[in-house]
Amino acid sequence: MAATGTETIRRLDVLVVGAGFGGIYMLHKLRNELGLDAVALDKAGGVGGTWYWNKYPGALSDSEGFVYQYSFDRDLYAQTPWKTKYVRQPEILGYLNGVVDRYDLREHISLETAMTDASFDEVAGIWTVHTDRGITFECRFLVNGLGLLSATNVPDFPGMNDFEGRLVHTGAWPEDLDLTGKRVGVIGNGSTGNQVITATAPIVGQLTSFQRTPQYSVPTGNYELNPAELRSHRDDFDANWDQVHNSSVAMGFEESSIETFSVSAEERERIFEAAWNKGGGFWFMFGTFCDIATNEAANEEAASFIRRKIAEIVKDPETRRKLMPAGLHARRPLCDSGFYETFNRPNVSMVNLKETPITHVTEKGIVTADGTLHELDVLICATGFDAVDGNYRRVDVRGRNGQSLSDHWADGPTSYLGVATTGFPNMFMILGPNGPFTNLPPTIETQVEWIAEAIRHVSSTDAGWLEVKPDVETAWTDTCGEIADQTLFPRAASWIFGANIPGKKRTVMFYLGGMKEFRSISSAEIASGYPSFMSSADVLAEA
Ligand code: FAD
Ligand code: NA7
Repeated sequence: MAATGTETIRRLDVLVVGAGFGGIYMLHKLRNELGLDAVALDKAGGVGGTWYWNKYPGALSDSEGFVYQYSFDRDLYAQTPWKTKYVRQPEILGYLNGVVDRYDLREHISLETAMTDASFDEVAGIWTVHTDRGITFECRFLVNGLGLLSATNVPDFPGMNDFEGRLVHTGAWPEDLDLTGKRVGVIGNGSTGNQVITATAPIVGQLTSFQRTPQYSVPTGNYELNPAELRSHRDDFDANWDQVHNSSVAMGFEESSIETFSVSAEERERIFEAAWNKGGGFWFMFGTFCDIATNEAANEEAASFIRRKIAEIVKDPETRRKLMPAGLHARRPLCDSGFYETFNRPNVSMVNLKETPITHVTEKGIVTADGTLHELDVLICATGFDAVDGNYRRVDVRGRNGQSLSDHWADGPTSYLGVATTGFPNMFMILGPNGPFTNLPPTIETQVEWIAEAIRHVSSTDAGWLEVKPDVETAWTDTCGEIADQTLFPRAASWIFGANIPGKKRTVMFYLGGMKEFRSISSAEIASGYPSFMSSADVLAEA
């Protein structure tokens, strides 16, 4: 460590930014398996990423617990204590803290330390990373695990700063907030709003849901796993993970191969009913029929089934009308622990923002276009995230020739395999743009292992650096767009295509080709000696 004036310079092999699922595993790989001098930093006050920040009541995984964890260490897997189908936030945070301690990583993670900018010196082949803590890192490799659902999207209604109650975003939840008996407003009803509304309604005084677009949601079907199920998760480890790696959405179940209209209407109803009773948003969309996400008429069958369920559950006709989704069921599928039932409670009401938009916020609460002041003690923004590239654009990252990442991504974020982008040599990303749309730990493991192998390759050869070829990046972006266009997802405005952020360009942000294909392409790249990448000699010779 060298000090210049008030700045401390730390020279490293690798800097990992982010200490969530991705950064933690990356650090373990680099330090404990490759023996490199690697450090991680995170602006959070603890490790865990998503599960550190999202401490709101009701926070729950919507991937099943037996696949929402690491698989790289069988012994670690055997010790995971989770007992329910889906896993609550405190348990996931506890698990990730346990992983950090198990692999002696804690002393190598600098918390409350934000990367503010990063730049590449192509002569020295070194990344210089500045932080808000006066520590500057100089490293050969920079791995960003900044999170794809991490940069919070906070709405900007006039007068918001005047609000005298507590104003919170679910993605930066304050641990001291007690909602008991309070008048609470929740803006947003995506996965998060749905969870927080359902969990808090029984304890608050009055809850008002400010809803813009009604969503399709099915029950989670969460329950305590029986001993035989828990045993089979452990004993069938190889078969289970083999199935995950060879599936599309990596959710731990066999995706359906049955077309919606290949069965009778009665059979269709029976399959949907069984899926509703079993629970799980991804199961409902991908476990029932194979074409719900691709065929509009099939999609409507699924959507109308859910609409009929909502009609059965919600008693008040006016509330029922407001909660009723229309159009495609083609956002990230949701599941809930009694969301629609919550609106039968006397202390819960709904404001339809399409009919009466929010005009402004006062010191007392929210005012809507009909002139009503909704008085609140707490205003919860469950308004989602500037997904995928949001955190990358909040720092100044500069690659070769001083080019900024934001400029490189002016037409939308691009990458090859979600791990590398042209002009940014030896910079890798975990869950970068156009990575797979799956249950994420298996994708994280695939990408971390790929990045570790690339770093090992560069460190042990005279490659100098690896930089993805521009035509390869363009082709990958095109591939992602072409696959997405075969589905219905681009036609529903959501964060999956950047449509949730005012002014954000709508682009493809995921590879929808599935886990199996993604792993096959990723491993072929390594096996063939990185044909999609340029070495430093290639790049400097061209310059
Ligand atoms: P994150 O966990 O987001 O960690 C990124 C870290 O980077 C953060 O701690 C952040 O503070 C840090 N960081 C960012 N920028 C900087 C900077 N400039 N300087 C320093 N640090 C920085 N996925 C699923 O597959 N299944 C689920 O059931 C599921 N449920 C979810 C529920 C919620 C409420 C949310 C928000 C997400 C959920 N996800 C789920 C997605 C989840 O984000 C991923 O599964 C996974 O946790 C991502 O891990 P990560 O390490 O890539 O990113
Ligand atoms: P989402 O799915 O982006 O949902 C955000 C919600 O907030 C959604 O209902 C939005 O309405 C609403 N929203 C956002 N901005 C506004 C404004 N300005 N006014 C009113 N309503 C607004 O985020 P989540 O956190 O629920 O889920 C993200 C992922 O995290 C999820 O898939 C899980 O993987 C975890 P809209 O629908 O845009 O009309």
